[in-house]
Amino acid sequence: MKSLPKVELHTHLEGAAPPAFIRGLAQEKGMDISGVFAPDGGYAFKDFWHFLKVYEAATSTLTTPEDYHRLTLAVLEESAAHGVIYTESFMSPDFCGGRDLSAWREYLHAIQEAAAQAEAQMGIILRAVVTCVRHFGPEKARETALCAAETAGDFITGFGMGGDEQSGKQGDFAWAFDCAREAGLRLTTHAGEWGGPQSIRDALDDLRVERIGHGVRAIEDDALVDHLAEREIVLEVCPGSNIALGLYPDWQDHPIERLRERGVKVTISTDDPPFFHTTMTREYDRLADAFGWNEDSFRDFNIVAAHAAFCDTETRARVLKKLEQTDD
Ligand code: MCF
Ligand code: ZN
Repeated sequence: MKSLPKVELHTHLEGAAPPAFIRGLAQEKGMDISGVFAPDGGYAFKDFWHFLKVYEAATSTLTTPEDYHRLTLAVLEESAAHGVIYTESFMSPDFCGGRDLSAWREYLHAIQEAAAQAEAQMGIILRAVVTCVRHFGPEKARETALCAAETAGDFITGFGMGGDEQSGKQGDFAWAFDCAREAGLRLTTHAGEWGGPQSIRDALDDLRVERIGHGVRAIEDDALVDHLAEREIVLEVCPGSNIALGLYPDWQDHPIERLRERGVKVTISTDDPPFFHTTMTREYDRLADAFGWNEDSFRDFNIVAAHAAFCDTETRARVLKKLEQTDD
């Protein structure tokens, strides 16, 4: 499974940081973030809300564009090692320059430079989905959306929202999503993870997104499952993340197979791989064990993901061509 070409639509840039990388940065800067790590050296958190805090504490070590340059290279190198040929990453002006536009441009320049280097060396393509953080509130989301709108283009192709789904309503962020849409950005939001089916309905109705991050709790509402299938809404499913955070007890219990059977377009991603002790290879291996999926099944998921990718048609064609080459 490791060498199978893969398309990944849902990762968070800082959430993909290897723990050793973050520990190294903290040491270089004399920062004490020991609470972030478990005795085995991995990240330590006890539940979803604690995970959000640990994420932010780990991210506090990333303070310069140069740090993000190194981070982006490290992350893309790891993804490419697991066969990822195209990846979309959530990144945020909240963490890159505190929503100041000129600072954000500097971070972005560094990230984009690293992405170009990784593409030249390893063939992996990165696109960015600027992301507001829900529990930071709608006001900050507006500023984040303005940064996104100002920098929308070939690299920044999407806008989204992550964070605590139980904080406020999707609709509270409509201004930010409208602003991003007007700038030509394509839209996704985390929904139906720690919020139930209504959160997914709100995302579709109030934010008018075309993809949903997670979305797995649609399974609790038959009419919604049919609606997602009919409208061909793509779910960015991250099974290992859902299991690690305790949403489902085990791989067999995960609804991805039931959603697929009912015609919902599902894709497979890692979310924050080192936090959840996962990789794209591990996701595929566990799904193959749980549901008997084989390389052909995974290729179908990757083709769905390529069609749902927030990229231009030329990039999509390149990605699809690589996926098709797996026959020989
Ligand atoms: O998908 C997981 C779990 N659900 C919700 N949010 C997040 C996940 N991983 C990161 N996030 C959020 C978190 O609030 O996204 C932000 C983090 O601060 C980063 S976006 C560049
Ligand atoms: Zn996520």
